[in-house]
Amino acid sequence: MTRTNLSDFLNVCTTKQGKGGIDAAMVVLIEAMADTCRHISANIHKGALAGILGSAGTENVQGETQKQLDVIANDMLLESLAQTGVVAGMASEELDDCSPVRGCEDRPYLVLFDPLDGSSNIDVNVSIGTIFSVLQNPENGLITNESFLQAGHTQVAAGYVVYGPQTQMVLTFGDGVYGFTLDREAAEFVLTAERMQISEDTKEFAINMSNQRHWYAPVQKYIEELLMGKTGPRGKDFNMRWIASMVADVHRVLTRGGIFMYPKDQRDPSKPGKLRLMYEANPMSFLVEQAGGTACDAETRILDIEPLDLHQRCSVVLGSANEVNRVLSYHQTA
Ligand code: FBP
Ligand code: AFP
Repeated sequence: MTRTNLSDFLNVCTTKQGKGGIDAAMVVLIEAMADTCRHISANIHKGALAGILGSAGTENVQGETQKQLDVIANDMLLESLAQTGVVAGMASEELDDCSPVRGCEDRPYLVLFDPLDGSSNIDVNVSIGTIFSVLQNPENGLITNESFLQAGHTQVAAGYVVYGPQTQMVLTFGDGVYGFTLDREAAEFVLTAERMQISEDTKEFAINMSNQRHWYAPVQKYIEELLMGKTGPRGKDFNMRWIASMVADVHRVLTRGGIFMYPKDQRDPSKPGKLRLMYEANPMSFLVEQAGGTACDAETRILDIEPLDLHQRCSVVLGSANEVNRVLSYHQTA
């Protein structure tokens, strides 16, 4: 098998017309994203040796304490993407408002990112990740928070980098999902998975079971049936996995199938879930659909949600199509 690095892959994409085709500006953007994540990965691997573990003592817009590494990764992405010459503005899960690149309103792309997802895992040396979503710049003047409020189906690219035993980047431009593994010695990402596919059926689910008592009835029913195993209505045993990093959990689903759920619950009926639509749910849903899976908020397709706020949250149910559709049907008949 000949070795295809990320640059080779991107160059091929520039020759495609229509679906999956990209322009030279997108090449620059993705190369910058990959290079920055390579540096973030190097920092993560140094851990305590680089003095970057523990709390930075500040809080993000959701009132969560930021880890030092969150701040470092956020700053690295803001700086490198601004320097690409193709990004007009950025929005980050760690910032209250978007970060326009001043005087560059005519640049073609906007980028949203969660610089370090699963940050509670950092200090315990468990997988974490960076998630990103790319939108067209509507080019209607100044870049404001409203410029980013575009439904998920308008995304022109999405991906994540998982920092695990290997550092891998998973990417889509709307024509399949491709995975790249970081070769540290060569300092480049190498294509290692083409047209990733999520099986329609699965025997594996991911949900934070400690929230069970708070779930609404359709989720209670669905999980209860999975837990009954062979002797229950599903007639087979299911296994459970929960890493507490969406990137790592979704990466498993993309790799070997499964269903991932973070449903809204009864604790606060005004809160439509825990995960963030723009930084987590939209990019992951784009990838999952491109890999043949399904992604919904238990009622509607996530990619069709019209965002009203940069930091809006939503329920997430994604992965193997037959399982996600079953969850949907339990909500429809409730
Ligand atoms: P493997 O090395 O075969 O994956 O087994 C790992 C392990 O023995 C333990 O490290 C871990 O606690 C356990 O399996 C997890 O098993 P389960 O499938 O019950 O979650
Ligand atoms: P952080 O990046 O703030 O750690 O949040 C990660 C996350 O939003 C998502 O990646 C996980 O699926 C989820 O939190 C885990 O949350 P629990 O605390 O419920 O396990």
